Formats: sequence, C-alpha cells, structure tokens
Amino acid sequence: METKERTFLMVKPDGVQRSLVGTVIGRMEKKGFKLVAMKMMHIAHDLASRHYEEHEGKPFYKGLLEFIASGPVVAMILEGDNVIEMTRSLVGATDPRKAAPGTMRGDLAVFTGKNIVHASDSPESAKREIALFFKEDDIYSYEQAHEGWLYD
Ligand code: IDP
Ligand code: MG
Repeated sequence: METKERTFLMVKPDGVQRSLVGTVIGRMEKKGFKLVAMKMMHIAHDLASRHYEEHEGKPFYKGLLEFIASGPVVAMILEGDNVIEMTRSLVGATDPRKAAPGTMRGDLAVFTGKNIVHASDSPESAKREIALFFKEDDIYSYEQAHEGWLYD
C-alpha cells in the first residue's frame, strides 16, 4: 500500500531560463509521483536565507542566495511512496560532473552552482521546506486513475 510521503522540489532560476520546467515535471510524473502543489515565484532574500540556512557561513552561501533570487523558480510538492529518497536519486549528485547519466543533473547540467533543481534531502527538510513555501490550502489531495497500476 502506498504511503503518502511528500517532498519539496524546485526548478531553480537556471532551469526556468533554460526551459527545463516541463522536463523536470515530466520526469517526476513519468516515474509515478503525484504533483500535489505547484507555483512559479520570485524568491525574496529573506526566504532564500531561510531555505538555505544550513549553508550559512560556507564560501558559496552569498552567491547561492543571489543565484536563487536571480529569477523566477517553480516550486512544487510531490507525493508517493518513498518519494523523498527516490527524488534525490532521480535528481542526482550535487555536482553535475559526478551525477550519474540518467539523473536530471547528470543529463541536464554541467556545473554545481547551476544544477537546475533543488530537492529535499530528508523527511525533516521536506517538512521544513514544504512549510516555508506552501500553505496547507495550496496542497491538493486527489486520486489518480492509474494509482492501482503503481502500487499493490
Ligand atoms: P543539494 O542541492 O544537492 O542538496 P547542497 O549541498 O544542499 O546540495 O547545496 C545546496 C546548493 O548549493 C547546491 O545545489 C548548489 O547549487 C550549491 N552549492 C553546493 N556546494 C557548492 C559549491 O561548492 N560551490 C557552488 N555552489 C555550491
Ligand atoms: Mg541540500
């Protein structure tokens, strides 16, 4: 039986500029995950620093905040069994040079600072990031006809 785990996934400004929004969403949909919330937005500096607070003090922190606020992003929530861990594996390693072929970063990016997507790395981050970006009212609960073909 499916568990309703949720993760936070975001197409970063480089992914939006490079017209990769549809590709990212398509890969998640094709895998079998359910889109339950989505919005395009321009991240303000305050939200950027809260989202990336774990990286405060690192050499790339300032540039990372500037980059994530440099253009619109597409933020979303996906639902499914084991979705947090499986999304990380579909996204691939942080450094696209090390990301395996077949992963989003392995196939679509070449540089760590422009690695097209963000995905929550644990149940704690998923919960925190979902709450940072979405209100409960923005999240939809619905059945898809093919669910019986994804899970026992
Ligand atoms: P993740 O996105 O795979 O979870 P994190 O280590 O959480 O990777 O880093 C967050 C983001 O910060 C990365 O996706 C990348 O955009 C950026 N970043 C991480 N390490 C570096 C670095 O060494 N140089 C430049 N940017 C970095
Ligand atoms: Mg991270």
